[in-house]
Amino acid sequence: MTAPETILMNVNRDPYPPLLLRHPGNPILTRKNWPYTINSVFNAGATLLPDGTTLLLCRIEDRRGLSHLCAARSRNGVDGWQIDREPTLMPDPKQYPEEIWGIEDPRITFVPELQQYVVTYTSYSRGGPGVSLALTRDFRSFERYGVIMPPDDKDTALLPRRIDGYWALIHRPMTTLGAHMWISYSPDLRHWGRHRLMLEARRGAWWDANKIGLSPPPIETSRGWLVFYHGVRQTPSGCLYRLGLALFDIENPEKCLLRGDSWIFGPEADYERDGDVNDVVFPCGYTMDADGDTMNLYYGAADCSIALARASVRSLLAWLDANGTCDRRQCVQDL
Ligand code: BMA
Repeated sequence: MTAPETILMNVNRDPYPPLLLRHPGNPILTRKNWPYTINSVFNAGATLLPDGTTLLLCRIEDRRGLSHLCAARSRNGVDGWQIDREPTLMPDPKQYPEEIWGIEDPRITFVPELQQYVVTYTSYSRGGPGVSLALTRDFRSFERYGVIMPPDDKDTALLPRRIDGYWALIHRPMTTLGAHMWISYSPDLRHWGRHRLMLEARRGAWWDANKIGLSPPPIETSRGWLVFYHGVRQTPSGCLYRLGLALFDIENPEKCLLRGDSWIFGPEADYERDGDVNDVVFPCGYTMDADGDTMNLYYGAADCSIALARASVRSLLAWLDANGTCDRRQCVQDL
């Protein structure tokens, strides 16, 4: 990838430097890689296993249109994927009726206190999309906690440690005033309260007007929680999904420190522009290299495949320093 120093220099000269670099092997996973017949593979949660293996928990849409989750493992996070021969986590509508129309868009957080991975995902119920949570140690067996946020809510991830003694969950409930990012707290991962608005969608012509949502889980840095979020622009020919960047206080994650005005990554490559849903880049997970700076962002492309882009956390923070503002309007009163 481009040396971080080069990107850092560009950040100060150019407000639109290439912060995320697409892997030349993209898309890295498509339905052709799958050991069973599927319609599409996209929007994968990601984590590094203790032996350094990259695990992607992929959203698979079957040929009924319903989604389940399937794990793919690779030594280098790029190729040589070992894909589970059968679905890893299927919807279980008998015990969890909220999963009747499938489970989608997982985010993975390793929680040191629990020594387990917490997976949050969309459960597609008769009442619309809600948020479900499950725990796992190995991505083979899962302990489901069921639905933790009722519909209409999605785009969720747990922070990896408690904040002031409480677990913190970022999510995106829909209200009549729009789709904004909220944060809620829990003593036990089951009961959630102290709901606070975290980041609001802008209005009018902005790229992130009316509808935003968390993308992968926040990245803990010495400067704060670095958050990729997606903005959905409604256009006469469909929606455009792009990515923006914001930074939140480490001990008070509902406090936005910096937010970029422009998007930093959007659909440009053919595999992002053309697919089942055109013009979508949708990351749900990342892994961090041993240098502690290079991140591998795994994103769904056009709801059809999984692609990889790399970025330097230092460059992302430098870009926010050069281009971000902390103009958090009085949105709580607005809502
Ligand atoms: C969002 C989610 C994503 C999907 C995107 C584009 O609302 O459903 O899973 O990638 O729409 O279709």
